[in-house]
Amino acid sequence: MNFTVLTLFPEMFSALQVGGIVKRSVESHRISIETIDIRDFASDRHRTVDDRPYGGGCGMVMKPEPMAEAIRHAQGKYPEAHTVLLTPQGSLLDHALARELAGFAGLILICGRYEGIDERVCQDFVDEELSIGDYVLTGGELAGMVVIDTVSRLIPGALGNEQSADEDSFSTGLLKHPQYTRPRSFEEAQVPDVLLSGNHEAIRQWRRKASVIRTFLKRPDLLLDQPLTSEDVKYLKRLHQDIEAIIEKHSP
Ligand code: 4H7
Repeated sequence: MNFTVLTLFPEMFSALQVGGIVKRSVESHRISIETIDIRDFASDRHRTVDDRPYGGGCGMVMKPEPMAEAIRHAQGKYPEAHTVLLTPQGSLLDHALARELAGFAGLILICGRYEGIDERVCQDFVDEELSIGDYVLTGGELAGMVVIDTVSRLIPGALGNEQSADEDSFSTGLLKHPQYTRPRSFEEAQVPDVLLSGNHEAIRQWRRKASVIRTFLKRPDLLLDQPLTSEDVKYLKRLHQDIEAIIEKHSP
């Protein structure tokens, strides 16, 4: 997978090379990350990339020509790539969408600055508008890095252990079960005995139950559109009965 990033701040993306899975994936040629400085496509001697908004108002808008030329350049080099604009107006990124993005041969990520981008560029040069969440950033670069990070780890071979991507939160549609490592006793808090039992089936059940209950407590919305096993429903029913018993006990 090739990521081509269009930005006014290419140096920001060196942060991805500091360490971790993204760096390793670059080194093993599973992914490549190229940055294109949009300013290189400005045509005047001041290398202007912004201009005042038509209709007035404060702030500046990224002017269309350098943007369009930069996108054309990237699309010419990677004709198979999918062109994505990071914007607060985009569809919300989630794990399922990240999986879809991982299926493209390349992604061209457009990072805006100032107050935004001329609408005609968004309409004519972009395949998809994406948002990483309902909040405003000063630029699309951090959003672009989030996309590179989450998509990279879904490319086959990126994770040392092939299993781990399937066991992550959201892959199963549930939050991940609690995890523990040594020491067995830490400041009075113990590791659950079952995890030390060596009984793999008991451990699997404990983890699944912990996932289901944790998801119910922290993100009940996730349980609504997720396939649950009859075991899962049993865990929830038990919880439901316990809650009902408490309410009953304290009702007048
Ligand atoms: C495109 C258009 C993404 C990119 C407008 C980008 C949040 C996200 C940006 C803007 C982003 C996200 C420019 C609008 C700065 C707001 C103060 C860059 N913000 N901005 N303005 N949620 N900002 O994915």
